[in-house]
Amino acid sequence: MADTASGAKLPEPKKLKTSEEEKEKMDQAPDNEWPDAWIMTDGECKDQKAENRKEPNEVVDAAALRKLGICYWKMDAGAYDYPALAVPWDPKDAVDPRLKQLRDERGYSYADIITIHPEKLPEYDKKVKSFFEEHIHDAEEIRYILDGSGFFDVRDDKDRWVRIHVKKGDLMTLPEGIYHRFTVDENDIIKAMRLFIGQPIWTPFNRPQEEHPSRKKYVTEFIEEKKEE
Ligand code: KMT
Repeated sequence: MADTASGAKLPEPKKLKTSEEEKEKMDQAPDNEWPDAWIMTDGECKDQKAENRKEPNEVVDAAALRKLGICYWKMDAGAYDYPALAVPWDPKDAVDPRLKQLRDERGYSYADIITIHPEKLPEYDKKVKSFFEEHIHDAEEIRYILDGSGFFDVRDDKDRWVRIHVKKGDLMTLPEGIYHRFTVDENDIIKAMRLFIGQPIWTPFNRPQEEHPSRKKYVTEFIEEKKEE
């Protein structure tokens, strides 16, 4: 409200929306469509491909995942064909209008397609092991699951592992600086599109990274600020 000379309150003048703001942004999935997620059992993870749920199970809901900075869209991965491996896969080739929209809204300019399976990925065992090292990136991580399934584990604000079960049609982003890791599940196959803003930098920064600017940014934005809410 704005003040007048007499002290009366007048409504704020309406701001004109820019044409960018007028475009409807693609809604994230409703809460009940977000992937299953739970707190993992404490201690060393002996079998990374198993669910590793607590007894009783401790569910992590969509609201809690959003608080950690995660975004999630449900896509129709079955309606379009994608190659098993493509480096790069030009996101301009997207025929799925929803993928096109997301690409344009969020500035995704690079993509590739990876299939993680013993017969499809060279050095499969080595790669599966290295994806499971706890790390951060200095950019958003964007994964669109085209087929199969797997687990993304992220650290929550109490430094517990939250296991997120991603499946075909899930498009999920992890914020820059969040500690995370990935593994295939017991089905041993996942096909995913990895998108990127600008030129991809896949370098993981393994934990500890407390002094890394991306980690500091994450802690400020998603751990300290959320605590005060
Ligand atoms: C990553 O960053 O861990 C990967 O690219 C592999 C997982 S893609 C489903």
